[in-house]
Amino acid sequence: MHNKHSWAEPYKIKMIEPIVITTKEFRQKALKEAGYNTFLLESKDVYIDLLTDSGTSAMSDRQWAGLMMGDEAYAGSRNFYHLEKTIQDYYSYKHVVPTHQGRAAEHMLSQILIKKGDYVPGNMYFTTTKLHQEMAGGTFVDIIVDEAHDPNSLYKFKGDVDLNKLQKLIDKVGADKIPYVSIASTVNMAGGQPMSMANLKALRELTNKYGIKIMHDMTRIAENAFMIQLNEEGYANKTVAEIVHEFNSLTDGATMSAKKDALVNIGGFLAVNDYDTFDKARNMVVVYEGLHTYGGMAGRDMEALAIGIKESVQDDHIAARVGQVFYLGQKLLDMGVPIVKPVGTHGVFLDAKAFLAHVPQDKFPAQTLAAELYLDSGVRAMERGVVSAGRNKETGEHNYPKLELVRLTIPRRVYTQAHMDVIAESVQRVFKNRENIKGMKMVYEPEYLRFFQARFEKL
Ligand code: PM9
Repeated sequence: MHNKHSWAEPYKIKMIEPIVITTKEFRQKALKEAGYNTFLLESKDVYIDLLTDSGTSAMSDRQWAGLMMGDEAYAGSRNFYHLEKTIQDYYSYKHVVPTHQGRAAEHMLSQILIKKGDYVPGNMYFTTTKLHQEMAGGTFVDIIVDEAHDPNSLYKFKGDVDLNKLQKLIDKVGADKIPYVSIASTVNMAGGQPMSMANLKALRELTNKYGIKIMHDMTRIAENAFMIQLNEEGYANKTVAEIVHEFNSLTDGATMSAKKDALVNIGGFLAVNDYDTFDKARNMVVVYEGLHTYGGMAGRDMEALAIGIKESVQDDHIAARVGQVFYLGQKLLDMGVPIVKPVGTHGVFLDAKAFLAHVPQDKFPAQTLAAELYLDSGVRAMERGVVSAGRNKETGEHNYPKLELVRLTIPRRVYTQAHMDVIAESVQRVFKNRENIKGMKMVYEPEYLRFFQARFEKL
């Protein structure tokens, strides 16, 4: 149903936020001051902000009304119980510990379940997830299907786990060294690629055999469910809400950055079925975040989140959200711009290795391309390549990922189709001028998650 006729947003606009178009000279200066890192630009200097879909969504009138229902009691806020019930009903998990955002939940989960010397297999790394696994003494092992590392593979479920890779790891290190398999629904670093239900079922079967848990990074679960509805046999007549529930119930627990799928500007949680893990997390959250009935969130924010979760799994919402991303992706494909295929669900990922084929990876092609795009039009994107991949913890060398990408991330319910056209035209202009673009060198490198604050100079 989704691709066969035009779709439109299932809402109308009630309030607007002005944005400013700057001159090229202005952007040149702003970019230099930001060390050619789009994370370090001031948002007032950005025209169309595609840095991230994290916390950048527009809330509905229902959510804004929900803010007024905030119960800011220190303990036992009614909004917590609404949120807890919503997570139980919609996401299937039994026990809930709120956190201020996703990485706080990753921190707790990693500290509770990972012992020094453990291995944590997963369907590709994510920056914060992997860092917390390493800080807890674990080693991340990539067990995603090979197709995920190939931007041109048209495989529909590039988020799938390669069960042979997992079996090999179990045979090599032993199941007792694997506290859990870490899976993400729609794999961010692979280009927003979904995992199939069939693959998750097979993974469940294999992990059950060895008593290994499955922990789910459910940051973009509704988008994954939409892709299952669209492309997986047997799911065309199920609702996204039903698919979300089924997917989650095949896992043992989840970390959530509610700033994405769930349509709020801040928030997250850890949710698990097993009481022992919950009990430890509930104790740990009071050290790092706040009492277990708010975990760093205001009552009003928990209310907006409970409402956002319900809105996020509505079929017409998610069809329009992903439909807009597909629209931009198709436009770029028609222009001959190299992007990750199939088009992902939360953004379009430019293949910087192919786009700037003359710039070697140690000269940061994706970082360079993101800077050039801002310079051209004030569109802000995010590097997802060698800078994001950091250094090997043993050798100290750069990790060189196969995918060297620039993410054009689309916030939910924020920009129009006309914005998508302007973005595509800017990418096309930069593409036409690509031969004149040189790489960059890194002149400042922070120790952790360097992509956020690193600084560069043009070669
Ligand atoms: N993702 C993103 O832009 C925020 C900045 S980059 C660290 O894509 C997944 C799959 C994410 C994610 C954040 C987090 C961390 C966990 N898993 O940002 O701490 O995409 O809420 O969530 C970003 P928090």
